[in-house]
Amino acid sequence: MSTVARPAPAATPVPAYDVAAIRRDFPILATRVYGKPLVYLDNAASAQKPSAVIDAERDVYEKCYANIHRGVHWLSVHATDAYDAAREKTRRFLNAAEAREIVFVRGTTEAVNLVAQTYGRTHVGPGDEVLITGLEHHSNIVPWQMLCEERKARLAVAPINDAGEVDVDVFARLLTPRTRIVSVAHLSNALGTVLPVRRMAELAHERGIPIFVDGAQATPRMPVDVRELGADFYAFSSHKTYGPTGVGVLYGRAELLEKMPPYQGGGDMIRSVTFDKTTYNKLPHKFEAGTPNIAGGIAFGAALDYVTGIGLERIAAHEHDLLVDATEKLQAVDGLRVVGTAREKAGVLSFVIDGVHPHDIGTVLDRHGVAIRTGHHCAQPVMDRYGLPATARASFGLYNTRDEVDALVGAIHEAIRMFR
Ligand code: 7TS
Repeated sequence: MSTVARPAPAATPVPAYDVAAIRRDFPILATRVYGKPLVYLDNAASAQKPSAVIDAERDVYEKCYANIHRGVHWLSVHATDAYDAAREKTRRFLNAAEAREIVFVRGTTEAVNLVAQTYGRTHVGPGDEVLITGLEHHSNIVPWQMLCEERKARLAVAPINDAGEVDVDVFARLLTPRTRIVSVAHLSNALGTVLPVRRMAELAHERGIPIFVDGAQATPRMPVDVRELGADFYAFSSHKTYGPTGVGVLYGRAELLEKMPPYQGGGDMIRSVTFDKTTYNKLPHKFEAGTPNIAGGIAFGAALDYVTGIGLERIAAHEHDLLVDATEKLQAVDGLRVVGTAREKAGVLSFVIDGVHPHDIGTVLDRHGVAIRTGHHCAQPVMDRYGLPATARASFGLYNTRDEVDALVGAIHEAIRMFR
C-alpha cells in the first residue's frame, strides 16, 4: 500500500526535467564503485557538487582571492563584492526582506547554537520552556537542552504519531505562557516528514512566541519563503544544498537580530574597541566574527544559482516522483517496512527489513555501488519512538533517476538473499 500521493498533473506545461543533462553537471556521478556505477542516495547527509560550484571555488583562488571587508586594494574589493553578492542571492533564495537578515555561519548546527546562546540566553529563564518536536535532528535538540540546563528551564517536546507526523492540536496545547521559543524542523532527516510549519508559526505567533525553523533538509528539496512561512529564524547548510561544506545560513528577522547580543567576539563584528568598551558592528556583521569561509561563501552563491536555475518546484516534483516510485517498490519487498509514512513527505525514505540489520543492508548495497546511510541519523529520539536501534535510509537528490531506484531495489533483494 502506497502512502505517498501521486502528484496532480501540472496546470501549465513545464519543460521536461532533463535528468541526464543534469547528471553531466556532476563529475563525481561518473565514479564507479567496485566496478559498478555509483548510485548516490545519501543526499540527506550531504549532496554532491555541480561543476559550476567547483569552478566557482577554484575561480576565487585563481582570480579574486583576498580577505574581505577590510582591504582597499583591488583584490579585496572584488572578493568582498563577490561575497556580498552571495548574501544577496541567499536573501532572494529565502525571500527575506533585507540582506542584513542573512548571517553566514558554518552550517545549520552553528545557526541553532547561535540563536540558543544569544536569543535563548537573554529570553529564557528559570521555569521557562523551549518547545521542539519529537523528530528533531540532534543539532536542534542538544543546543536547546544545554540552554535549558544552564537557565533551569524545561525542554518540552511535541510528540509524533506512528506515521511520523506532529499533531498540530497537541503542539498548540504545549504552547504555554512559559514558552519562550519554538524550534522545529521543516523536513525530518530521519523520516522525510514535512512539518506544517506555517500553521505552527501562526499558533506560536498568536501567543507572541517566535519560531526557529531548521531547514537543513528543506532548502535542497522545496521552495522556501521565510516570510510566507512566518519563520522568525530559518537555518540551512550549503553542503546539503549542492554547495561547499563549512558554509551555512541563519536568517533572522532584523527586529530580533538587532536586539540579540553578539555570539562570538573578534574581528569584523566590532565598530570600535577600547580596553574599556567595545561597540558592535551593524547587522549582519555583528554575528560574523573573524575571517569567514570566503571562497566557500562565494561558491555557495553559485550553488544557489544552480538550483534556482533548475527551479525548486521542479526539483520537488522530480524527487516526489522518485519517492513515490521507491515507496511502491520497497513496500512490495517481503519483510520490508517503511518507517515514516506521513501524508506530507519529501525525498527521504527510511526502512527496516525483518531479520537483516540496517548496517548489513548498507554494506551489501555499497558492494552494488549503492550509497545509503544506516544508523540513527543523528535523531536517536526518533529511533526510540519506533523502538528501533537504526534504519536504512535512501535520500534523493535532483540528479537521481528511476533506474537508480531500481538499482536500490535490486541490491535490497540481494541483501535479503544473503542474510535470510
Ligand atoms: N538539521 C537537520 C534536519 C539535518 O538533517 C542536519 C544534518 C542538521 C540539522 C545538521 O546540519 P549540519 O550541516 O550543521 O551538520 N543531517 C544529516 C543527516 O541526515 N545525515 O548526516 C547529516
